Amino acid sequence: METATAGTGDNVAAQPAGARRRVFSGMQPSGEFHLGNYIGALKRWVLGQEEKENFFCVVDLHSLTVPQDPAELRMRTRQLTAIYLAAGIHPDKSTLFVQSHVTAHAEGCWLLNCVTPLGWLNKMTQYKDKSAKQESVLTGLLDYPVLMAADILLYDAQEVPTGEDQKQHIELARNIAERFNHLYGETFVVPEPVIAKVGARIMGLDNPLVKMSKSSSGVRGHSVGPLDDPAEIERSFKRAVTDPGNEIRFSDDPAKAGVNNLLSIYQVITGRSGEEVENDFANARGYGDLKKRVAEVVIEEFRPVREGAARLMADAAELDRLLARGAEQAAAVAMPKLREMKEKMGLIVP
Ligand code: AQP
Repeated sequence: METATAGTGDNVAAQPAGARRRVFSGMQPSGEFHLGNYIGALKRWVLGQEEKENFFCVVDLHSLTVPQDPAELRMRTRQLTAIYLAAGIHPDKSTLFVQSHVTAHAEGCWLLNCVTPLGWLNKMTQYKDKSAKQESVLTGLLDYPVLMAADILLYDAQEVPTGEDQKQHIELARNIAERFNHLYGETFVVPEPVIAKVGARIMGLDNPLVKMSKSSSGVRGHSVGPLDDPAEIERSFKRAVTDPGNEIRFSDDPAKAGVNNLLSIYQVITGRSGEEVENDFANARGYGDLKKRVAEVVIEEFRPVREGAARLMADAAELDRLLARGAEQAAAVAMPKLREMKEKMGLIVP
């Protein structure tokens, strides 16, 4: 899949020539994992897994930035782990772990808080959007991007594959890394966001002008996910909002955003070029046909994820064992970096 690397900064602690590039990315175990999360992040992690050195995290501490039901959060943390594994993240090829199991993340966040001006956080658009929806805004929500910076910087990750909505947070992580390096000497790799050209912003099926998002997953027909019943996925695509026309082509025209979204989903799932996708639909009988065929490829793509996740969820002890192993591997990288941060900042490290 074609990707566009959005950052251009120097990597101060670049790995030796020939070393595999290091990747860090994560997702919150809150809300319903959806097709946007799958296309914008998880599928791309799996596709790049072989040639990179990967750290994939279930970022449970991030979920606490808005109120959570404790039992549900625990269940969703294992469920998201099961989805990662069923989608193809292989624990022998990638370090897979839960954020709170590696204490360096919370500690590193505190240290980075102390080099991050408040004004940088106040500018974050996701904070503005999410805080506007909360009755009472928790401090953690404002601090969310600093925790994310700690996640990435602790591993000297060069690449952070995500959807487009996270670009501003990765820019902030770059600024924090540069500021720390400037204040305390070269310490962190300055990470690059890696954002796909197609599928970086999957739109709601009910409204192709808004991003498909977990916070709208309760809205009928907004999103679909791998754990949904196939008949429900088919219904959601059938109801997908398009336009009064009948032209099945990629387009930047907001009036054609629904068709563009469906074609983008089809393109990423099938791995075809834009031209091949348009050719596939050259003889389609209207948007009904388009919706049906997109639903089919999504259902087929999700089938092994749904079945695999259900199997894995039946053995929580095995999932916990895998996560314990991942946490040990992650800590082996993160803890020495945390120690280096503490020493440079003047803390006595016992
Ligand atoms: N619509 C999307 N299209 C492409 N990529 C997307 N991502 C999210 N939505 C889309 C990418 O998926 C990952 C999710 O990370 P997260 O779990 O930390 O984010 P989140 O905020 O819980 O998920 P949502 O769906 O974005 O929820 P809302 O909008 O409610 O906050 C990231 O890599 C993200 O870019």
